[in-house]
Amino acid sequence: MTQFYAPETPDRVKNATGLHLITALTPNGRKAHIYLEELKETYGLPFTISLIDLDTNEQKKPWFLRLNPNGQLACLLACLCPSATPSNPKTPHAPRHCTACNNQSPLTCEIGRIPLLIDNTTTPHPHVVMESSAILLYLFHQVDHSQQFGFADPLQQSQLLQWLVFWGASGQMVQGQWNYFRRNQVENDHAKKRFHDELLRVYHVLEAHLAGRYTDPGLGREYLAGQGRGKYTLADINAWPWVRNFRAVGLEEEELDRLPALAAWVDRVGGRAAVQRGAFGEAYDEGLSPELVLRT
Ligand SMILES: N[C@@H](CCC(=O)N[C@@H](CS)C(=O)NCC(=O)O)C(=O)O
Repeated sequence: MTQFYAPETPDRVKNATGLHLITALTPNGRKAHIYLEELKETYGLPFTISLIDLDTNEQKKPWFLRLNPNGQLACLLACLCPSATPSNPKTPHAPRHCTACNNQSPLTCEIGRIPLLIDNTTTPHPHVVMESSAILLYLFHQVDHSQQFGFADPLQQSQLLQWLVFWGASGQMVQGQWNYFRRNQVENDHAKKRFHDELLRVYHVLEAHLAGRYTDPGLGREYLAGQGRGKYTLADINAWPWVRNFRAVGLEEEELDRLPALAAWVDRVGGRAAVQRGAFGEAYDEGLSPELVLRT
């Protein structure tokens, strides 16, 4: 393993066996915690975790970026301006300067993100999975052999994937951007309106689906994917850690009042014991479990 890991990779990560999750108590981290907790309850799955205190920027250190290809790929895309060029053309992965938007400060490659799953059971070296939704799918294929949280039926599994991708592509980015503009008091009314309206639109897509507005008025569904009223699956696990906060993201009362099926779904999913453990468990809280926090 010494070749696979960097010399400064923490021993807790290097010496882990089986499934090891590097995480923090954030919406994307919580997706992985919840599914691992469900799998532990259902199959007795063993796993270990390490926590990252995002304020320390441990996730931006080379040992972490080495495990997370997101760091390298995003490095190439660091500046969205078409005329952004690497400081040194011979090292395209180096920090880029953008002359078009007059941004002279180096745009660094240091953008490691959690969660990150390491499967130490694979050969010839551990298999690393970035992206929270990809972590859920990896666990589904590797561990959830009786498809407790998905489907054997390809059509229902296709429905699950649609809602998983819908939230990943249309939901979490928009909610993240809306949170950014709202929390940081950015003076950009156009951006704020854009993200507010788009987030509300996405919530209404979920609302219409759960309420059965266009398919089964008056009946509706309990979960996002599956026949009839649906079944609790990865699609719910993927969206819930973000949507659970919908009442606290700064929407108006009358906007919230128009989301009753979404509210019921948030409460329904939140009522599961594994969801509570994954979302709020002591083991995932860096303040309550400081021995699990990685610091190099
Ligand atoms: N698309 C990625 C996003 C991961 C992400 O944004 N992670 C956040 C926490 S939820 C993070 O690591 N933030 C720290 C940073 O940007 O330095 C996923 O779904 O896993």
